[in-house]
Amino acid sequence: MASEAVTWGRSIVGEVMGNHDFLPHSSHWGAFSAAWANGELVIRPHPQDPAPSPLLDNMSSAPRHQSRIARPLVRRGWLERGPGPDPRRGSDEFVELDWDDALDLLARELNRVQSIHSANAIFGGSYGWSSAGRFHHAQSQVHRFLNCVMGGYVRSVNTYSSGAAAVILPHVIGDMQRLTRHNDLWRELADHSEMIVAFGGLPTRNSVVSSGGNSQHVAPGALRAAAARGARFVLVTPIRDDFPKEIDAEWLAPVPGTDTALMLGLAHVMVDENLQDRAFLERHTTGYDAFEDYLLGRGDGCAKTPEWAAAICGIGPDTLRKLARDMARSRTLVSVSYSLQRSQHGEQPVWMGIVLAAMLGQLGKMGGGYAFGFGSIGNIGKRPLAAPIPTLPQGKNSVADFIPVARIADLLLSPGATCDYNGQHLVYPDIRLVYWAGGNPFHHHQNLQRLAEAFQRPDTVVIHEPFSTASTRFADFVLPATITMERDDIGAAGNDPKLIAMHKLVEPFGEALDDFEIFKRLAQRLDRADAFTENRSSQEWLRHLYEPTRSALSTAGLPAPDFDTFWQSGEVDLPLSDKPSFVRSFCDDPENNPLPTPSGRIEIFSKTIAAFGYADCRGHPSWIEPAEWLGGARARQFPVQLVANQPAGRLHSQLDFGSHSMSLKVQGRERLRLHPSDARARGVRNGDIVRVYNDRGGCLAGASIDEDVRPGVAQLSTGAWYDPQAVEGIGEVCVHGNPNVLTRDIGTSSLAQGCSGQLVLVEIERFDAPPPTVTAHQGVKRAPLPAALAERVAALKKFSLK
Ligand SMILES: Nc1nc2c(c(=O)[nH]1)N[C@H]1C(S)=C(S)[C@@H](COP(=O)(O)OP(=O)(O)OC[C@H]3O[C@@H](n4cnc5c(=O)[nH]c(N)nc54)[C@H](O)[C@@H]3O)O[C@H]1N2
Ligand SMILES: Nc1nc2c(c(=O)[nH]1)N[C@H]1C(S)=C(S)[C@@H](COP(=O)(O)OP(=O)(O)OC[C@H]3O[C@@H](n4cnc5c(=O)[nH]c(N)nc54)[C@H](O)[C@@H]3O)O[C@H]1N2
Ligand SMILES: [Mo]
Repeated sequence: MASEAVTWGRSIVGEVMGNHDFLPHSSHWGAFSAAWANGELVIRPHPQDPAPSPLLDNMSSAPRHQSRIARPLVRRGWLERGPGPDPRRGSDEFVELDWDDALDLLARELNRVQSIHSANAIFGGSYGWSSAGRFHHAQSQVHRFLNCVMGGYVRSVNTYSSGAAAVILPHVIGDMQRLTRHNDLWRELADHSEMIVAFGGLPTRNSVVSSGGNSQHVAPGALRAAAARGARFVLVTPIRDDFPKEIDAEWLAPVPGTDTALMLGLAHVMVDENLQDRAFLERHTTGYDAFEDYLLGRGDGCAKTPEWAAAICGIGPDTLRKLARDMARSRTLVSVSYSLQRSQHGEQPVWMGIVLAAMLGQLGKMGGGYAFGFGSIGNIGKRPLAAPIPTLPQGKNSVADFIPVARIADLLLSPGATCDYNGQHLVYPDIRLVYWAGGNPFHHHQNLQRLAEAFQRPDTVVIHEPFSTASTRFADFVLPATITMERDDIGAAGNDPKLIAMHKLVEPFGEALDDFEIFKRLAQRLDRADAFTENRSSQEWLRHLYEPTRSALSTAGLPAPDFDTFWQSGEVDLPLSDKPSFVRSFCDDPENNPLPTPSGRIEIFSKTIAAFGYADCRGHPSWIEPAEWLGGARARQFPVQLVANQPAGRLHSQLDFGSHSMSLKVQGRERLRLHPSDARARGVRNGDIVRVYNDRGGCLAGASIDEDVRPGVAQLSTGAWYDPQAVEGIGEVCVHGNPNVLTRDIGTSSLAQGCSGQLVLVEIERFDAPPPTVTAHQGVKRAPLPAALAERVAALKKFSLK
């Protein structure tokens, strides 16, 4: 192993590539090595990665891109008038300050907010994917700073990715992380599954990515192996390429948002034809009878027959009957992707998928049962690690207040208002200061117009960013952060078998500093440097964080190189766990291995959830009509279901300007895919610029017409940098194609309050006027510090910190 690692690290690769030293590094989309040659970054994927990601191509231009931020920026209006709500936030100009001045002012402002309003007035949720690297992980750094230096912060819980599932799953079967991260599903799929019914598909374009790194892209190989063995794939998704095109699959394209109804139709067939596994239900589940009453319509007079389901989901009753019979006859995996739960009532399909797998009696069987998030995130379905990976301790947060992560605009707009969440009534605290590092809320949140209003409310907004994203425009302090390639770090991720020595590849851009360094300098000004740094330099932190991994390897009798050896060789292989998943242990012996649910069994009916009394999440999975779907009244006004899914060309909004991301755009705008029939009805041709709109907002996008999209559906992925401009005749639109100007800002339900941004109803029309230039990648408007403001900065700095 060591010799292979050396091959990949400094020495041999350097030889192969001539004079240039190729150094190991990592990203969320893969491990690689790179050399800086003639002003360009040359990138080579990890030689042992069976299917490297094209997202690597986005990185070459990143270090010196025009959107990099060179010096600290402070918003002009904030300097002129001091902290406070300001409608100019978002459109104001910025002035450049030197680091000392910027940090002096910011330290004073942090001190003011904390001493007058307490740490409960600081929102530090700071959601976002940031970059790979365990030490310089921006979220960990900002949380650690706020805990150790400011006494805490209002936090956010759960993720935009899987907010609904994270809350429903513990009620039904157990913790989401354990469910998704403790299995060996890709291998089981390759070796054992006979039939895979994939709700939301198994998109290999998505499984390239994993938070923290993904050195082994195993999904394409596993899918090919399963297909070669004769496994049958049924793809349930509005878009055909949610599954590799080169592998045969049956494609069922339901009306988006109706999977629960479709699954209920399948369940009905199983009961009707006595296909369900009664013995499994009896021994492993609770509450089946109450669910069956609903399914057969004993209470509400509405049997959830295949005919009933077909009328909702658009898949014919005979197809549903045949599918249910085939599923009962085969070793079947019911796979539910994240996407299904990222919309209103997203808890239901996650729950109903488990009920379906339980009725099939296949949970716990090799290659059968239930998978969640499989294909959504690359490392899900890879074996868990049997050694710890480095983690930066975040300190203790003394503030109890929190929000479900996607309620950010509600929090800022409505202090004092209450929010239902998982049986609790949360009260929104009054936020005066927002601190963000490693995320892009003006990419990720729904209804950006509303978010813009929300961001105008606090006294002060701070962001650390390497790039001039839209979120930087809505801040008062924009502090330029380095990118991973400008610093040393350790790359590692749960379920990925390699620890990577991420070597610094290039000098920082301009005056950019590491997040750690920025926080250290702030902590010094606030007299809390030791609490934050523990007297370690960043190099000392890397060694410190490496030690638990080394010591676990050594205890296990495995090669356990010291830090310097690890650093030189470029990587260390980590051991994998052999423990069966908790679901399999439970299924094999439910009496001795109960599930961590109230009953110890799979809860087909949850008394806990029923007792919450939520109309939008009842005691058992049920079909509840969403507001934004093709079968509802709103579709008469906005007849196209937009799927705002993950972008194939990049990770979210990251490196949107990169060559792979740009190559998938149409005329420099985000690609909107639609079916030929919908295009024809609107006179839209391939390559046209279109206006996509509803009553919340609108954007321009580049049309791309193909039959892989269900009629009535259009796809506009997330992540084009938000570029609002006033356009004659239609008002303000995002001229670049960010779908979050269209999406509705509501939680999935009162239970989980998850992000519901995946689906939204829109109308589309050809845009014939001369299209405005996309300016999103050009960087923020900035000016040198005018003399009058320099005086003001000097005056502000005179206020004592004490
Ligand atoms: N409509 C709709 N909206 C969605 C979704 C959807 O399906 N539909 N999906 C949602 C999902 S699943 C997610 S996860 C979110 C993603 O939302 P985000 O995670 O916020 O998106 P990213 O583009 O990854 O933002 C990360 C930011 O961190 C910055 N960054 C990178 N490295 C560093 C660093 O070292 N230091 C600092 N300070 N900054 C750094 C990057 O430049 C980038 O701007 O979007 C959500 N939004
Ligand atoms: N290349 C790339 N990969 C990524 C990311 C990225 O930004 N870029 N982001 C990563 C992150 S943070 C996450 S959370 C995951 C997200 O993983 P997912 O949420 O699974 O991914 P999406 O691409 O949003 O959605 C997958 C597909 O689900 C289908 N779908 C949408 N709505 C419905 C529905 O109602 N019913 C059915 N049956 N299908 C539906 C759509 O056709 C869509 O293409 O992806 C990860 N992978
Ligand atoms: Mo996500």
